[in-house]
Amino acid sequence: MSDNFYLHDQALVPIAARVVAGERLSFKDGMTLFRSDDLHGIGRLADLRRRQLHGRATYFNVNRHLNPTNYCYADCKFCGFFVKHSQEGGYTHSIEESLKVAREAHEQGATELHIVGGLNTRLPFSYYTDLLSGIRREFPTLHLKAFTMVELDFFAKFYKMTDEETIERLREAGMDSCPGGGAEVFAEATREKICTHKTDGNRWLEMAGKVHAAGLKTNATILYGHIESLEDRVDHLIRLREQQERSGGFQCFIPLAFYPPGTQLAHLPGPSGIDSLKMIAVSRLMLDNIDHIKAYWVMLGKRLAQTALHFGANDFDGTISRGGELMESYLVEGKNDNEATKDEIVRLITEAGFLPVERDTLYRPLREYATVGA
Ligand code: V47
Repeated sequence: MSDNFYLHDQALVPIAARVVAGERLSFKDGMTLFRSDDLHGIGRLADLRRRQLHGRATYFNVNRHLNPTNYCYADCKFCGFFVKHSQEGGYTHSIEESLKVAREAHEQGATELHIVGGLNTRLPFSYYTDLLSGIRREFPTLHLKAFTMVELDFFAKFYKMTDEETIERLREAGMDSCPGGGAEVFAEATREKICTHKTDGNRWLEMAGKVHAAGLKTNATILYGHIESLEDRVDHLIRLREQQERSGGFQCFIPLAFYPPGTQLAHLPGPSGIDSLKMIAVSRLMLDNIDHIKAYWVMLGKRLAQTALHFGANDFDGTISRGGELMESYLVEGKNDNEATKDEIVRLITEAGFLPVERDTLYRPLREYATVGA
């Protein structure tokens, strides 16, 4: 370690030695990192690891969200998006409406459509396959990052198919990869309190393993800053790391900052900026076998997401040019700042001292930007 690497918290010194030596960190190390108030020290370690892996490259893509339905039976306490069939305000997009979103996305230069929705018990399975195949037919180059492990689990059980059959039929229709949602917090006691009707943590991991075995990539997330403990967070990271050892298909990890308004947990404050930076940094340090850590600006806000690039994050998510009712339900910076243009993302990354790289969903570089607006 270089002589000028200064740590306030002496408890971090042995961890720093392990990071420099490229050794795996333990559960205890994860707890020490979360409990430490040496934010700069934790950030420097995560930044060291980030630069070893990616140098100054910071990835983003041009994408758009499509949320086909908000009807959902799961009743998750942290969710401000879902509606029950007995309530007002529900919608299900027709295939034509979804195709219109895909068309707009394509015209705006999107390379990816991120498709997730509620667990709707009043749709046939053909709704989803028709949705995918319709978009695939009209826009064959648009990558369809569709359905969380929770949705796949629901499809398999509700439509009485094996997991393998579910994945295969969706893949045949056009599913190219899967987003990382629905992971929330794996720890059973906490998960039971915030999303009791949802796929449990082990099943989420099992389904991810099956998607990987089918040859598709997925992402992974954690929802933090609600009622979870620090132990729950470290447990979550370690379970993901172990699953990655088994199946190897996670591309990117996205810590999702809990946004309380409009949810059944609206009385909670949500995570502080300091906590969010620590969450990003500890994720980078613990997940030594997942390549990318995303600073999701929609939940963090653009300025904190920009700062997070110095705390281990190397991905800024996408331009997300409007749309996506799920995302609209938790825009931290208000309705006037719910989109980011390519120029703005390039500027935010450049200002932070990093090199913007536009990528496709599978992290193949499409273009590097040496200067803003170039
Ligand atoms: O699963 C729900 C979370 C997830 C709230 O894979 C909330 O590239 C904060 O997974 N406050 C969906 N978070 C979003 C998601 C995602 C986002 C961006 C990129 C990718 C990717 C995946 O959002 C849900 C849940 O964990 N969520 N409600 C809330 N109130």
